[in-house]
Amino acid sequence: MTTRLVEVRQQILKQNDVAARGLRGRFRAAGVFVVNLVSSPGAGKTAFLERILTDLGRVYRVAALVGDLATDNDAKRLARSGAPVRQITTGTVCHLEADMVSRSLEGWKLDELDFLFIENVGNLVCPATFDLGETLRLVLLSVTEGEDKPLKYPTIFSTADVTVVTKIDLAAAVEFDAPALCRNVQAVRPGMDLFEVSAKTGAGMNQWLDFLRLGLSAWRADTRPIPLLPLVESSPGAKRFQSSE
Ligand SMILES: Nc1nc2c(ncn2[C@@H]2O[C@H](COP(=O)(O)OP(=O)(O)OP(=O)(O)O)[C@@H](O)[C@H]2O)c(=O)[nH]1
Ligand SMILES: [Mg+2]
Repeated sequence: MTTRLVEVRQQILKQNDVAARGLRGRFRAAGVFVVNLVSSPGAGKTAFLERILTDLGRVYRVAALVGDLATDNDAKRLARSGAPVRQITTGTVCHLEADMVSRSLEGWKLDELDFLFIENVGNLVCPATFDLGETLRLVLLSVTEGEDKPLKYPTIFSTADVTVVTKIDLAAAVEFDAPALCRNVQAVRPGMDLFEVSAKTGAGMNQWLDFLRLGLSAWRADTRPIPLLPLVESSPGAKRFQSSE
């Protein structure tokens, strides 16, 4: 019984990896930099993304997909930025899959975009093993969740490229221990970049947007072939692009 379950899961993952590889090729050909945002429910993905779409959208061509089990509440919030947005409702599925992303992109001209943001379903476990063909995986953690989360949920941190600590305006109220979080992130994913932001006050947003702008330029200048292995299985410490290049 146990053996059969593992086999089924492996098959689904393999199928997703094939679809993700196809997506990665399309994104590369179109020159669109794709960011996959993962976090626990309520960490602040939509609030953060609202700011990104509004600020970045003044200069760059941006769009977003957003996944939830039910409702199109987040799509409505994100659409206030003026960017094209589509909601993906997953029903009972606790993560987005590459095929869902593929279907949601129908009719969009990818080569008319600079950035595509994908807000994943709020969950610190399921989205970790599903590659969406993204250029950058971003894990968000709010100051109210506890500094130990990277140690308790290592896969989602070790498969991400960047950590963003959200709701930094609440840090003092919850006695957030920034050095402890930093140590825990580095223990799971040595060398990972870490940003602190507040979608409420705008603190830290400029540094984050600079990182994205540099990331886009570095990635577009990088003409190396796309690796054959799914990048989510890459060893901890590996980077999908170098922001400093
Ligand atoms: N104080 C403060 N509250 C925030 C901040 N960002 C988000 N919030 C609040 O946190 C709650 C959840 O924010 P969302 O942006 O909906 O979180 P989410 O990660 O998109 O949630 P799901 O999509 O349901 O997983 C809301 O009440 C937001 O107003 C922030 O920077 N500071
Ligand atoms: Mg949301």
